[in-house]
Amino acid sequence: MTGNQSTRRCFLWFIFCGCFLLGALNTTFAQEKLPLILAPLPFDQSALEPFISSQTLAFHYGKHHAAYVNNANELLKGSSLENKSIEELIKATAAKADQVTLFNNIAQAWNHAFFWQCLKPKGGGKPEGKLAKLIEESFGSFAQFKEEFTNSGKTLFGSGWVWLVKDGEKLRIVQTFNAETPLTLNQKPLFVVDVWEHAYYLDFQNRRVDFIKEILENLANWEFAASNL
Ligand code: MN3
Repeated sequence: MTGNQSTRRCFLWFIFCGCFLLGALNTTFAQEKLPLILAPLPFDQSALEPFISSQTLAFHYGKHHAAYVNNANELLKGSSLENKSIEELIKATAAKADQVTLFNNIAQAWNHAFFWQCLKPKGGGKPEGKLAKLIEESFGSFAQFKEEFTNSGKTLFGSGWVWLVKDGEKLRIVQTFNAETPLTLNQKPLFVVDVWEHAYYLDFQNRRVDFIKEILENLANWEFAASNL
């Protein structure tokens, strides 16, 4: 094989592996087709310590999230809904009295997959670029956004999620209860914090506000949020 051929072969392998990796990265969150998969966490299970412990993730990801994925796939077996995309399925089953269990499980699977992407070790800090500009326009300042987001998590009664969404041209903070997701409201989710007790009780007990603050200060993945714009 000549040097040229070998360079060309390397280049083709590089392109092939790159495409494969991009495809794999894509499935970690934006999974489109069923059955649902429990994608690997985008970080090591102990990488978010001391804010979110390995023990919390062992239960939250390994038990709670896994159960939503398994339950949804069981419910979908042989169903006529199997050909829909996951987002279509969430929208199709929302607020349907006979589809409550399926909606709850599939929406929770989606919400959790999204939530893991919103976290990263050594995260926090400030968003940049277009996201930073939109936050300033919508909330006055990043500090004001953080205060409103934290307060939204504090005042959510019961189990649910606090989201930063794009609603038309503006950003908004939205609370959803139980498995509800802004997808069904035609809002574009950018960032979320799970405020179900299972998300923080092992590490923070009843201090939900501290959990939210630690995420904003130390774990928030603003690059992921910006990529959703
Ligand atoms: Mn959860």
